[in-house]
Amino acid sequence: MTTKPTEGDLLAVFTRADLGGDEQLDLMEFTLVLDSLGMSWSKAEVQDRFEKADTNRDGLISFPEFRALLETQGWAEGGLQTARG
Ligand SMILES: [Ca+2]
Repeated sequence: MTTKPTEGDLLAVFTRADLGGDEQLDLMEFTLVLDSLGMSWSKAEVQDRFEKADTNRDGLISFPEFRALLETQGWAEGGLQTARG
């Protein structure tokens, strides 16, 4: 049985990764959040996803951008490891 993560789960992950507290993720924070989600992407892949996710091209990932990225990446497939850490 797979439990699909809720938006609240995603927001919790996003907020935890947002070390700067500015409600945006920079590339380093984005890398951390992917790690916490158990997504093992190479540095080049992360950079590529980051640039694609940053739809308004301000160099930061907002929560709507983050959520949209995960939706396009099939984020629910592997489950969300919210209990980790
Ligand atoms: Ca952005």
